[in-house]
Amino acid sequence: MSLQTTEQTVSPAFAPAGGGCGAGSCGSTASQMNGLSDEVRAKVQDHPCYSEDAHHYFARMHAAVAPACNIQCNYCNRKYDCANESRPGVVSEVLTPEQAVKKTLAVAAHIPQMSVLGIAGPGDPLANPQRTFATFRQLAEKAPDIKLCVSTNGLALPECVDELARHNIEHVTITINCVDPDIGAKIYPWIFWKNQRVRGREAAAILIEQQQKGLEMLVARGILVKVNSVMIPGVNDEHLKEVSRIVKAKGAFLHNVMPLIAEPEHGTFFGLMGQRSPTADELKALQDACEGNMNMMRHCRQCRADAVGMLGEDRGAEFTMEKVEAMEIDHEAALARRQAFREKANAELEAKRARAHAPAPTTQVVTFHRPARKPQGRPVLMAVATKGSGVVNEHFGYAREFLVYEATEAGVKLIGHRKTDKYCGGSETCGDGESRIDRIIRALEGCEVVLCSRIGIEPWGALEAAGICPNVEHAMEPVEEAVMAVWRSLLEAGKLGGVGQGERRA
Ligand code: CLF
Ligand code: SF4
Repeated sequence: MSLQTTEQTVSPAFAPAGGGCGAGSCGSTASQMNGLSDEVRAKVQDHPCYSEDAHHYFARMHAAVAPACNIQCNYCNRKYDCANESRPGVVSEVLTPEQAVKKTLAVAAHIPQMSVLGIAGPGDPLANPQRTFATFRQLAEKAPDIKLCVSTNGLALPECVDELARHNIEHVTITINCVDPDIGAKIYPWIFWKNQRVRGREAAAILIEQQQKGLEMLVARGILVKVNSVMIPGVNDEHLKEVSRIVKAKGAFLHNVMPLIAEPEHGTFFGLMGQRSPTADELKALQDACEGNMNMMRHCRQCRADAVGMLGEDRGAEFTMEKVEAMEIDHEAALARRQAFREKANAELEAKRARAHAPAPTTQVVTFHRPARKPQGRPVLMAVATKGSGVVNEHFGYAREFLVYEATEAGVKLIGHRKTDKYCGGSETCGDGESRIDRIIRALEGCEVVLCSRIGIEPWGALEAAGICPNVEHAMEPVEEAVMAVWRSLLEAGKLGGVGQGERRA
């Protein structure tokens, strides 16, 4: 039997004993930016959806200027937001392009993190081309620093690609749920095509052809394409691996597999038929399976078609048209604030990426020979309370959502988020008899640690009793580094299958 020779760089402080993460964090956040050309990097570095680490810093808003749709999806009820890019919830106001521009400028004046304006509904933006392009045209003139983004079902995409390119749109999302018309027929009952309603398999075949053609045309023009797919258990879940493979081969930049939302009260076909949504585990397993093929988006919040603010927060109520009309805005000062914020945030992000790839500060090179070994420790899911800037900075009691990270010897990876009710404030129960802490514990299922800046004694005890260990030791530290540090301490304590007490150390 031959022995494999390894040369390793090990730190006296912590020796991963076989490669792995060293002192910095790693995982999808940093690796996603690796290998990008300067041109692509410039397009994604401050886009909260196209860059995972940018979503800790930058905000987007959606202008709800597109009420009509040219297809029917079985997960959509037009009374609610477009499920392409939104969670169900009535759009507060459908705006004219002029109103949308006013609102965007108002939001950009009050939220310096704002970097992207997206049009994502409540219907399909490209089924409302005049309204959509009038909005883009005016915004490109009045706020050229704001990136423009659009999300579409793809049916009208090929005929709009030139216009999108003319408006300098750098980011387009296509919702592609299938590449097989037989599966498509279970998702789309009809499309409106060349002034006629087309149904069943024929409808799905036309939609698929248009989506694929639109994807190829966008890629040929250098426009970044994100593909969204709704995971519908028993309908397209297995098939989405094939979708991932094909869209990657055609040049899509990112794939975002989202869980079906099908509550009966939303009145959608799937909701009324009892079609279930995937579990968090099922979603993760599919995302992991697709990841072999391409970059996966894990931080999508399925936001409303009129969402405002950082991903995961909704500040729409601060910017109703009534309030916007009454605002007095100094646009030049607002632009200067945005530019100053961007410079600072991009500098922080660059520093974070550099740290993630730098060798440990006290590193020394030790060369030795030994057999190849199995990875140490098992994966651990950890929930993190953060309110932005990529650090552990939220009080447990104020968190409305937790980011969930998977830590392994190889690094830290964001795998999703879990929404909850705030622990603090309001009545102790949530209206259905379940206490707030019980609901949070249920939302955190599978997580073994929760990192936050502070936490009260009562929730601490309840979490511990449920097998979730609260941790405030890493308050204000970068999230990935904090998660990695906790994982290492668990490993050192022999709680992860053990680093092996006799393991070689430098
Ligand atoms: Fe909006 Fe979509 Fe542009 Fe983002 S959302 S149009 S790409 S600016 Fe983002 Fe929201 Fe997920 Fe969409 S988190 S639903 S992926
Ligand atoms: Fe609804 Fe969007 Fe589907 Fe149209 S494309 S039916 S608006 S989910």
